[in-house]
Amino acid sequence: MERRKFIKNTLLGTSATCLGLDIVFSSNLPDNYIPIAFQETDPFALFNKDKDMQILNDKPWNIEAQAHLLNDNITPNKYMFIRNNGLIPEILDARQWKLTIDGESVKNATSFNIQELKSKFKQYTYQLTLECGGNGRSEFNPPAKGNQWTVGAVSSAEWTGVRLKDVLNDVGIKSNAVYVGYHAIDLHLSQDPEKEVISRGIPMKKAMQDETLIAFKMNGKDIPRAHGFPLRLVAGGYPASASGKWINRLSVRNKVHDGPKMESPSYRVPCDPVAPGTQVKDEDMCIIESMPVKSLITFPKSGAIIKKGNTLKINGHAWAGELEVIKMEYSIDFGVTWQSCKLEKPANRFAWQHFQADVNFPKTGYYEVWARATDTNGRSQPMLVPGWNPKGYLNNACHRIAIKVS
Ligand SMILES: Nc1nc2c(c(=O)[nH]1)N[C@H]1C(S)=C(S)[C@@H](COP(=O)(O)O)O[C@H]1N2
Ligand SMILES: [Mo]
Repeated sequence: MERRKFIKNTLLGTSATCLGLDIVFSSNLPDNYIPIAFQETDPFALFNKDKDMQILNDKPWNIEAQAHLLNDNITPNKYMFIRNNGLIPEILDARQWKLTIDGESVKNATSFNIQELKSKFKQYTYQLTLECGGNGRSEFNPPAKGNQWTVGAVSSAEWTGVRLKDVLNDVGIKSNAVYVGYHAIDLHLSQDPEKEVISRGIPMKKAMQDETLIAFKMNGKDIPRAHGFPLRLVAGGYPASASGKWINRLSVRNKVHDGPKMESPSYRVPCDPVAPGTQVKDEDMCIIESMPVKSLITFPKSGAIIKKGNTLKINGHAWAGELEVIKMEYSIDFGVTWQSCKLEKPANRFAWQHFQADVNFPKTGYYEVWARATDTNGRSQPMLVPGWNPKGYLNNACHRIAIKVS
């Protein structure tokens, strides 16, 4: 009941944030009437996305980038993928927003409004790479159900907020705390307001990291509506499903959180590798924590043509979940030999790193440039699709672009 009331209040709270204008006679609006200005159905206009973004699904909205769109060092909103499990909340009034911290393992359950969060706790900004656990799913065989992401379900924006650990320390955490689960207000596809869409979370070791934020800004502005306005948990390096959007409650649990999509097989992979197509029992699936090492060539676009004798400058980004990338290489001979790329340090932990290389081709013809990153544990990307798993997660195969030398 609480949930239903809350959603209705926020739906018709204020329109200023979305329209940039007040609805003058808003008190006259009939129940359940959605103003025309909010009935926009063109997703590019609705979410301020670039026209080259790829729509995978419209109910719920799932939109991905392409490799060449991700060339910016810091991903702008227009190139940021959208992954929703339910319906995006329509109109939200940030001034009414409350975040409640509760759960079995909290000492003093407390609610904060956003103003209180901002004034009570120090604010931090970090660039944080968020990759959907299902990014690259389209390459698995036998195929896995779900959005057929290619390479574009990854972003690395700058997030500003307060540290989750500062807030947890303020409310007091019992020594038996195991997990922090998030709760959010997006509406279930069934439109049943009592049903939660997704309620995942993070283990305490992740919750207590400096970079784990309760964020209210993305790239220096209010978080865009599709990405969690007005409040979002951001846990870089973990599957992005751990970064709850539109959050109004965080529960400090004395066990692994058990909200929707936390249970097996969601966002889990077989604890031990299996042959493609194997049926895996729920209890043999393990929760994904740090994402694996990966990279993307973001320039040039696949299919580029260059003149014989010219050097091709390539560049892109590499990331390794909670680890750092220590080596970046490219191959022009389908992975037989590898040359090193110039690799930069990350802006901060869990931000992607930039690489560049000058590539020379021996003669005219068709080539592919493959890119391969290696993390601080010495693990490299597999050249082609890695371990098959029933839900199609964690495809960190080398990114490949086609080049014609004429
Ligand atoms: N409340 C809520 N939070 C959510 C989701 C959702 O559907 N609802 N999707 C999750 C998943 S699976 C991913 S990959 C990321 C996507 O974040 P983005 O849409 O900002 O790129 O949000 C996560 N947080
Ligand atoms: Mo995801």
